[in-house]
Amino acid sequence: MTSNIAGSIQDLIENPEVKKLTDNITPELMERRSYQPPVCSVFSLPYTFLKDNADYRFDIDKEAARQLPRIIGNKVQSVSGLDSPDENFMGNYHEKRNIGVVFSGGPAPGGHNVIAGIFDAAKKSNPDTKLYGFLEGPDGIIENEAIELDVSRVDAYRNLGGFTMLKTGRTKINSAEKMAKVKETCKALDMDAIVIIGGDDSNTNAAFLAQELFEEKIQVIGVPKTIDGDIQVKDSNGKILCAMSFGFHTAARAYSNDISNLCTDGSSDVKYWHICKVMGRVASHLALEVGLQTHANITLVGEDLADYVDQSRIEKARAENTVDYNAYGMTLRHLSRLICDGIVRRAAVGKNYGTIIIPEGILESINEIQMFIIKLNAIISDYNKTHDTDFHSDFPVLEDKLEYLRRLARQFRESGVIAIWNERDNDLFNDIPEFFQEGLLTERDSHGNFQFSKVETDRVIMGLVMDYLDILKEQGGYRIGIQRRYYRKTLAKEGLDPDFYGPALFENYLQGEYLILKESIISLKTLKHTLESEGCVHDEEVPKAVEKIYNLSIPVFKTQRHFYGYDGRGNDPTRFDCIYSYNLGLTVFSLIANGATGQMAAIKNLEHDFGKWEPIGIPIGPLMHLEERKGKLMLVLEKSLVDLDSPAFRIFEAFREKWLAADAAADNYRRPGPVRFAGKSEEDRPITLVLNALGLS
Ligand code: FBP
Repeated sequence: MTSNIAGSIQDLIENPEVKKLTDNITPELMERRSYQPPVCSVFSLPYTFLKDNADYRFDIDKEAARQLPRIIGNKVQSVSGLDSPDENFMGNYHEKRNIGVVFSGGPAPGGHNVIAGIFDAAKKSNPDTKLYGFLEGPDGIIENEAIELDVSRVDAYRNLGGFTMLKTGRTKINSAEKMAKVKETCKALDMDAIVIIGGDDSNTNAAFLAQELFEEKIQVIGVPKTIDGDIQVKDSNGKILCAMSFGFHTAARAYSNDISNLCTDGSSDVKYWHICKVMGRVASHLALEVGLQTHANITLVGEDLADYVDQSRIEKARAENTVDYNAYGMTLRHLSRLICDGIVRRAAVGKNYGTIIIPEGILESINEIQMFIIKLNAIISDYNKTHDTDFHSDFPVLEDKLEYLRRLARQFRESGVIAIWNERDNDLFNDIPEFFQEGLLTERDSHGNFQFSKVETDRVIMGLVMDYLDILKEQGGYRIGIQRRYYRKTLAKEGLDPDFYGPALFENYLQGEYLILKESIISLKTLKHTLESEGCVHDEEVPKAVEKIYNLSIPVFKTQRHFYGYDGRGNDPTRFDCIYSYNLGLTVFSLIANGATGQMAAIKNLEHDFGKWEPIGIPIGPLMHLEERKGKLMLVLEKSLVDLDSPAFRIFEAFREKWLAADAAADNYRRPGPVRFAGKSEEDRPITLVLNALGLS
């Protein structure tokens, strides 16, 4: 066979047009790299200084005060601009420093800009200052794996997503041994300050490091990152200090674009329900934002389900003079019924398709699953402590783990002593599908968090939904509504009188645009039987047109499952995240240059226009509280959950019925469009933030 390619392939590779087309450098990349984010007004002055702000109050946890004495007294600090300070101030400000920076936890778009902000401010203050990047997360500090960052490396990553420049990791610096190694690294590099760009657990790390390195005069600053959006800081009076972590907006916009495309596809092909699991390990901020962005038909919010109270159970128990504790919080079965209700109602108006958004961590909001997670955490931690070994290494396969649980249940039965795992737990656990049992027994991450991204949450929920839909279908309660006009046309085409058959076939023939087949008609046999008993047919066959209407009325429930997680985490940042994270970097340097430690860099008023943004330092110590992790109480930064009283949630709730669109009118999908860097193409900040700001003002 002769090739049609003129000349050799080598010539073609050398062709400038081919070179351009196969190059890694795209016009979008060039544009991103050269974009200079605007800076908050305080940074346009040559210097910044810090002012303690007495407007904020924190209820300090006793344990936090005991474990973090050096930083617990820190206050909120406002970063202010300064034109011409005294000599002494200038001397300190311009000091040559060695600063180390590390990414910790899952990637979040904007991380590179935090580094660019620190780099620009530090080099401007003193070109001899060195910025080191620790590689692959906190392990890089422990193992002294660092690279000095220079302008070409920093420039290559400006306004780009991921944590590629340094990579990341989830190691926790939680032992005296690791802490000693960190100190060795700091000594070897003559460190003045360490910056931890991370989520709640990583900022917890930052607080403990700040405490430990205080004597060595090494400053530690945290930066609030996570796509999950669960680092939102308020003081004890509810005053907002940090409305959102960086990375959230980008991930939400990336997921929203994809999910909105599915809404378009689904409402074109009208045959699938798209089941979209969206990241967010515990809190449902991402799901809520994506719901607001896309108007998907059903968006579940974990916090909402956890808050559910079954009034009918409460009343029944009250009448019987008892208390029904199961009336509080939602069960898996109840949740599946709720979803089915939406599916059935849409089908009744001819829409046997739609989009559902399920937050990754939703199972934590479900009563019985929460109970399993807590019990299994305690059992595994107890096993590790008693045997001084690792549960997962000792019981590598599911069957071994289950056998261990069975043994515990047997011991309980034989000894009669109240135990954490009894036979009832065992029975309930055996009822759940094997892949989910395996998920519940997977290893916790290094911070003791349950790894929801490893569990097929959507499969668990949709399995129950499908089972119940099958039951409804058999009972005649799940039907596709047939448009009256279509019914009449179909029968008329065969020369039949629609009004003759209509009352026998449909339960609502006298009203409504969509006709619903009678519940008793669940097969061709029952169809014939009904028509016979209504006197529509006698010995003859059911007319073909009527059979066609019957077939169209019986739904087939088809799903496509999608996971929106890692893709959005790696997306290039929105303009909001570019500007936000760059200014966070500048704030970090201001905190370092002014001697702060144990503080988290933040921008106040993110929910308002850029002109109102105020860089601040938030004390991390006072934000810490005790939480159960791996069966032990540990001091950690509190995750912020979706506030069900917030304007954003209330507005979402008010639109829920409209977006379900279980009526004859068109769907209400919204097309947010892709994350674009140039041009007016997107909201300039998360919708949740804007709604909250409008609702509170
Ligand atoms: P962070 O809290 O570290 O920002 O990570 C959040 C997250 O993206 C969650 O949404 C998700 O559950 C988890 O990371 C996935 O973790 P992993 O990268 O270990 O699979």
